[in-house]
Amino acid sequence: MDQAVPGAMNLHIALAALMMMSAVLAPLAAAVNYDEAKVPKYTLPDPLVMQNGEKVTSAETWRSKLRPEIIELFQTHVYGKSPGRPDGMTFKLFETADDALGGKATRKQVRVSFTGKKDGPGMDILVYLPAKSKRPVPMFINLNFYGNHSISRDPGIKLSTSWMGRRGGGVVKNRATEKSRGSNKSRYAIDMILSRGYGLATIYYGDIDPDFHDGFKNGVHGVFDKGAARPPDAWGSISAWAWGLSRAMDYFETDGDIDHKRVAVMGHSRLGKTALWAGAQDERFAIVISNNSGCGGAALSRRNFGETVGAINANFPHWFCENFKKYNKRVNDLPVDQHMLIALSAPRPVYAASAVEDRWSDPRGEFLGAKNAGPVYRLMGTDGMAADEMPALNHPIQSTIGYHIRRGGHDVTDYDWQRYLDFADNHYGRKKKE
Ligand code: GTR
Repeated sequence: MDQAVPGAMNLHIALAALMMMSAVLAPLAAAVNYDEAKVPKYTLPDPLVMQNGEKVTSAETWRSKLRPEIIELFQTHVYGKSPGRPDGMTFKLFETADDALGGKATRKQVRVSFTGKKDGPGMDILVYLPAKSKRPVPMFINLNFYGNHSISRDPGIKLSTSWMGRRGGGVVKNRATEKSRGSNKSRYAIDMILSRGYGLATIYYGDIDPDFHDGFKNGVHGVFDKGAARPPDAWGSISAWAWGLSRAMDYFETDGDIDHKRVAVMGHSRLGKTALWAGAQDERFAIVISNNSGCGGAALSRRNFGETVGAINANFPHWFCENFKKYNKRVNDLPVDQHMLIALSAPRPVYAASAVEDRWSDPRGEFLGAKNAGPVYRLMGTDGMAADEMPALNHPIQSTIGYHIRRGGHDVTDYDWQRYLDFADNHYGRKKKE
């Protein structure tokens, strides 16, 4: 939930309150657990064991056999299967300005048309590159919640014309106004990113798929779904958003100013779940970062703490595939857990970040999701996660699997960006520019 938008309700608290209320009204409804002592015991699937019981002991077998098997399991049981790159897709660079942000940046805006049809569906990519930097530039890419124009007051950003209703609420209304420019800018440390020598690209997630349940008619589902009935492993919204990120990567490969071999995909909350799923499937993303991604993101599904699989499927029936709902009440039967999602990025650097007040996202579950991807990272010859226990507040771990838990709540702060920039510098072997 976006706490940076004035008047926005804290959905986490509202949901928790709602669930507690319904627990009183209907004794069968599960209450939210926030007590570590009440987390039931669970056993995680071994991320190095195939479905046939075979233990994988070489990086080669992980790559050729186990990795594809685990991707397939996540597609079938959790997020659903996406189509690939559409044949007719086109890119149109419709604006370039070399004097953006008071001369600090080059701004580019690109229209990606998914079908190549003039009035067909598509997304706008907003790109900022540090002015006068050596090209090509390493990048961060992020999906945003409120339109490209919400990340900065920059008057040159095209106002979004897509759905901009209340997320999850289904109000189909575009509210992009001059006044709404920069409404979400606190989450985008643009100056810091540029001054450290990185570019930033962003796309409004509503361009790809509006975030409400309409039976998968709008967004890219309506365009690419074939046949009358949707199979139980058809792609949900998280898969659609992740697919959009891969289409942006398709564009990056054509833009000589962008170092497409050094693109970090970063997302917050539901879009942090999306970043992990995008990075898991598409190895072109060099670094994968999830900020407060919680249930269906970095947090282990088997831990009953904060948001659960049952709750997320009830509140957001369009995010995952239909098969995922089978596990609402039997999460221990899932053939995967989220540490295996994180492991799919191995050996590329992956980062999970938590916030101590964001209990709905289960910070400890996020740490354990990251940590338990370690065996795969070590098999691939990296250090995995260099911590056995959860670190203290604001004590980041910067091994190949990175993690921090910071003070405060569900949000993206400058503290988070500083860590991500350090992480990228470390892994690219760049010196930190102060
Ligand atoms: C919450 C949801 C979380 C998280 C968050 C967000 O309501 O329960 O899983 O995704 O929304 O995306 O802001």
